[in-house]
Amino acid sequence: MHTSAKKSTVYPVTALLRPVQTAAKKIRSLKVQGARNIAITAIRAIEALAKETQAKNKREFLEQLSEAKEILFASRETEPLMRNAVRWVINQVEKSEYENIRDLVKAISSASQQFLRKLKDSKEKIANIGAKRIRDNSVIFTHCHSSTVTHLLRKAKQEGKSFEVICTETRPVFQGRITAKEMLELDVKTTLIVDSAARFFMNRADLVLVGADAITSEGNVINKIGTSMIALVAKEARTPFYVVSELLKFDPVTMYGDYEKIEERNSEEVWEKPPKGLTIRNPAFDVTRRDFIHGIICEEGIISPHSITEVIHRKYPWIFK
Ligand code: RUB
Repeated sequence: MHTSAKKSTVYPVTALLRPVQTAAKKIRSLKVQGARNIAITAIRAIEALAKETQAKNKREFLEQLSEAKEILFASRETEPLMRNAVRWVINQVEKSEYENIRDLVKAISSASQQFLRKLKDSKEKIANIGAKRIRDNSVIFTHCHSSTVTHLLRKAKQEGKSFEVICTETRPVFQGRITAKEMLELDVKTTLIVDSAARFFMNRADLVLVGADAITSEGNVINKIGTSMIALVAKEARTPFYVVSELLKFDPVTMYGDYEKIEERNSEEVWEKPPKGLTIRNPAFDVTRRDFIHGIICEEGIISPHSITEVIHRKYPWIFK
């Protein structure tokens, strides 16, 4: 349970929705973490539901998909990549002329596969572009665990670059340990530090690379709690700070005035058995203002955060519909 006051809707547990609920549970409990993995898990759950559907007509099928969508969206609120992905996949069925369930299921499967391929392609493109920014014998500072960042570093390593990584442990649930393990597997010299040692070590770093959960229309980036503090420290130390992100982490609602919601997680992650009367706050993410970001390394290249809406309009116009 989250400490936030909002009550989640209770959905009927039908066998059909079980894979979706299992996926949502994995996402909520961080068994699956990181925006990209969350989106992949959600797409696969939608595909699994479609394959099991007993819907009698298109309307019924769309209702089931919509119910699945609500469950997935409620699993973590700061995840526009998941929302964009699920919306896009379901939209392929909504707009298709098929009425026959078998054809509609096929449409979901092919849309899901198409989206997953797209995610994989852009991950490769981002790694190819970003790896060029890793200089030989440099020190890279990172925070939390971003599969997009670690893939970029893997690519740099494969290209024969030699570099070191400093990663924060990332309180309260230590995703930095996942990063550290992955780096060690790559045979990269890795130093793990407590989050509060970021300023102490920033002078040693040549480059900061962090992932993103959401990008707003103003070009601000939402990522793991503590990211904005690292950006501040990087600015003070004049260390370039780059965000490594899929463009589809752009949240269209921010274009129309809404703020990106910041998920607040269970206080037990911070202190399991705290003394009575203590207030514990546990926001999962924070906002790094665009002025602190040298560039967003995305599938279209390294772009300025200021140009994000223009790039999205050109590349993914459907996102605004
Ligand atoms: C993970 C996190 C990651 C982004 C990007 O937070 O903040 O930096 O999600 O990850 P959590 P990726 O562990 O709470 O999900 O690049 O893999 O999409």
